[in-house]
Amino acid sequence: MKKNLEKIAQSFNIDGTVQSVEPLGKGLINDTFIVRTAENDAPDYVMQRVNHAVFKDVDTLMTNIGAVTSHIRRKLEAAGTPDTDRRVLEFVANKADGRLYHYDGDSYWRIMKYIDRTKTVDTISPESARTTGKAFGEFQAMLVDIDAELKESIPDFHNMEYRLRQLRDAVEADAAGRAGSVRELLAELESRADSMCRAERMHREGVLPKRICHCDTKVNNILFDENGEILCVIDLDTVMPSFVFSDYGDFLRTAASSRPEDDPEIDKVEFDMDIYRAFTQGYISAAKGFLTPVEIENLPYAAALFPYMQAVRFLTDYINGDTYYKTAYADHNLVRTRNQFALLQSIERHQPEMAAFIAANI
Ligand code: GN1
Ligand code: MG
Repeated sequence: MKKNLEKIAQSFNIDGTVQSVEPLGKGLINDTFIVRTAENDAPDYVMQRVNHAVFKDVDTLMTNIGAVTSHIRRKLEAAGTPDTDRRVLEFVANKADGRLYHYDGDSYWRIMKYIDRTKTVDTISPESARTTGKAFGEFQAMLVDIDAELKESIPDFHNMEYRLRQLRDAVEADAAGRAGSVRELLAELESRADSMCRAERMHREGVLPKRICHCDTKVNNILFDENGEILCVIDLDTVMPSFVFSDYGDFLRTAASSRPEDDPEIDKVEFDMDIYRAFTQGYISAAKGFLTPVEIENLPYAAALFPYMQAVRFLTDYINGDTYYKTAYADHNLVRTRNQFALLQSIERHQPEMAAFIAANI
């Protein structure tokens, strides 16, 4: 396996000679490795095996990523931003046909330059929430005028109606015999189903646009420098057309929760309004140039939507017998579901306060 990984890394147009390949990070979907090169003046790289069961169309996915990263790089350079190399990921083409991925007959691989002296975090302060909000607003703003027509790398990824259909199908099939034990949770989720599908309805009515979003803006998908300044967002697989709610909501889901998404102590799960306020101010300051009143008005809904959607997705996977998310123990997906539901309940208590804050800050 090891030899093989080194060979795969060398099949890309990287600088230097591969010295070692070791596992990196804790993503729930792809397998990630750090590739160290022997030469001092050659960069190191991050190599990933793309989860092909999740991302069925790797060509589309890498075309999206190529379009977005080069568009952002051009914008940063045009604006004279220092350290461009550290502010946007750079993928390397394969030697064979110049595509940004390599297919070895079984798995799809890609490789990008490693950005050194960075950290990822799982918790965040109000000050960094503010700059992160600004960074996501800027990320979306930079992509407002992208020429390339991006496709959904996972069809219906953040479509709430679709996620609920998947949950109902899972209950119907009950493949792992677990549905009976989660009736109460199911009833709680169903009772909110209609109001949570508001985004899809507004989109059909033509009052809510789709824009290019990151769609996986959880805190640990952000690189910070050694001083805690935000550098860039990573994990770009899910960059696709979506509602702006995706990035706003998924960030708050992870950053404004008092506990990680799989913490079993759910009575300690609470939504942090200081983080909410700081992030929202930062985000609105950078995004108000393109956001519509409907988008702004629905930001509190977006904050609730993502813990809700994640609870639906975790519970679906639990009922299906853990076929999607990596799990470390038998009830892991159920614990995640309860945690996200507790977060949702906390957010529901804060909804009026959130709406008032937004009204006062636009
Ligand atoms: C997955 O790949 P990772 O671990 O950053 C998932 C997200 C979920 C997240 C929950 C493609 O993200 O949608 O929000 O887990 N990505 C995909 O932690 O399903
Ligand atoms: Mg990740």
